[in-house]
Amino acid sequence: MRFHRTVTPLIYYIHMTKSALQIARAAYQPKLPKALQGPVVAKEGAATQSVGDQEKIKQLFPNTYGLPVIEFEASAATTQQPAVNVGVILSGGQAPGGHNVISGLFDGVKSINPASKLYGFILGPGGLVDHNYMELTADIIDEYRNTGGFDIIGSGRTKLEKEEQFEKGIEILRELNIKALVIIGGDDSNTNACVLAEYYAAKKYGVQVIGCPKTIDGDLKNEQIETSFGFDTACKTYSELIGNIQRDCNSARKYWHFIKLMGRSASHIALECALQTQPNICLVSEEVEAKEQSLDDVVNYIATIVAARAAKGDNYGTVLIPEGLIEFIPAIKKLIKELNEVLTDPATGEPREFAGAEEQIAFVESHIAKDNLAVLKSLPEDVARQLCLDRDPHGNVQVSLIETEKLLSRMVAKRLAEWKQAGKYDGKFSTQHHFFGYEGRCAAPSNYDADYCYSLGFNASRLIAAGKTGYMSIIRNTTAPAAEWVAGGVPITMMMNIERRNGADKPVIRKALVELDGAPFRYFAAHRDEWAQATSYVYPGPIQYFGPTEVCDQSTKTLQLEQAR
Ligand code: FBP
Repeated sequence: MRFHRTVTPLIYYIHMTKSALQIARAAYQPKLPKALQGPVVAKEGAATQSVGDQEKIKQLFPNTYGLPVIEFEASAATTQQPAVNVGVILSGGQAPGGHNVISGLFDGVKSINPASKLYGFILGPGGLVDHNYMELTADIIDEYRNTGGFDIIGSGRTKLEKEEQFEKGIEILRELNIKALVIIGGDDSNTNACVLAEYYAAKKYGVQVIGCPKTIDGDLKNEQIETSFGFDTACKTYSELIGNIQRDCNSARKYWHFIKLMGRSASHIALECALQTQPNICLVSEEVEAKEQSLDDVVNYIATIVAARAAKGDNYGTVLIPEGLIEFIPAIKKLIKELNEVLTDPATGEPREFAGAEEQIAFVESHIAKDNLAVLKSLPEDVARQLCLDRDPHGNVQVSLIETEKLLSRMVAKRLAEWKQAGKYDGKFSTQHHFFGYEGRCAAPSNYDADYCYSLGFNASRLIAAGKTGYMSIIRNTTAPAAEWVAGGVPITMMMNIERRNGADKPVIRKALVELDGAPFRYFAAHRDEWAQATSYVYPGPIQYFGPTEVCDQSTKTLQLEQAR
């Protein structure tokens, strides 16, 4: 098709490259807490302590330890502050709402002073070290408001933890006259943000560092942080897909669907999706570990429910499996620990080299303890090979590559066949497998994440204006309407303790796993037997961006139960 040079081709082009929803969504103005809608004053609490190992953390962070929690309140003051140049980094896995953190930060720094500038470092923390950056202007920001993804500047998993990196960073920060850096990341990235804040404070470099809590996994939360951004949208996206599968399942009544859900270690995503969709089975890794269950116990648990449903003629169902399950089975955890050790050369600390796969497997089998060898041999051959052979760049076993959904369904099929022979089961067991992870990480942020992220970014600008460093931007009370949300900052050292990582003691932010005495798990545990037997599926449908508030603005069930709303 050929167009004359009129306005028509432009409209045609826009409609070709953007969906109708994207165009409408660009106009959405995220909500801000009332306190952030005008000038603010910082109300400071008492001095804080770290959650563990206080003396050690205090020694490691002499400049950023013990700072007070901050809450912003509306103020009458209107004096304009000087312009400030700010840098921003997206770190780690994508999470819906990252673009809104950046647009909130942009609007925030411009409201401090229109001459302020925002620079984005490209492809994660590596961009700071390699001096790879771009200025984020209003035109660029406007293209990305309320969109999913991290593609505005890209993300990466380079860890900012060495002095040489900090020194390379300060070179470019000085060149661009950047006085504050905002690092948007998970627990490890925020730990590193705090180390960087401490380093720059100790050296008196005059650069503030502020963190923002990101990860779909939902494991960066504590007394101060209600939820990490992206968890809401990712869980709603997976729940839509699970609901669709459940409706298909309930229509055809011939398959058991085994669905693995991302989340690395913690089972927050699987649990939230279970609360939203009421599947027949949902495994929770933290419970498997607490009950010291074996893989066999897990298989028996699933097979028992399959057999009970089959006895009623229901040869179908759904099973949700958290990504980290395998690592939480105590016997396999022990095996993985020993595999990581024997496959590392003690002299160099580097992964051992082998001539080929067979040599590597033979080495493993002759070097691991008898009980671990027995566990290895009890696994299906391909899984055992995967455990022995697939390593990450640090030499560790790559547990996340194991297709747990297929492993479990195969083992359940075997168990049911044994029971059939023994006359204990009479049914059909046909399976389908799914893994949901990347499908949800870049979804267009729900209204909750759009508002929450914009507020987190805008609030980060207020922490910068207040001269703070070593703080994480926090927004609380988020199950209430946005106007009532509480904005402020928490010193990152407050969330830290010492943990053993790669053979060394390190200060880290404590990761939040599913609490078995917490309200979300207790609700699930009280209902799961009923969901296993009856078919009580809920079909949440797609995320809605426009419409009644009870459809569009709900937070996760996890948050609602935790805050008892
Ligand atoms: P973050 O903790 O960096 O937010 O990443 C979360 C996550 O999506 C995990 O759920 C998953 O195990 C991992 O990233 C996958 O990583 P990658 O994107 O490198 O494949």
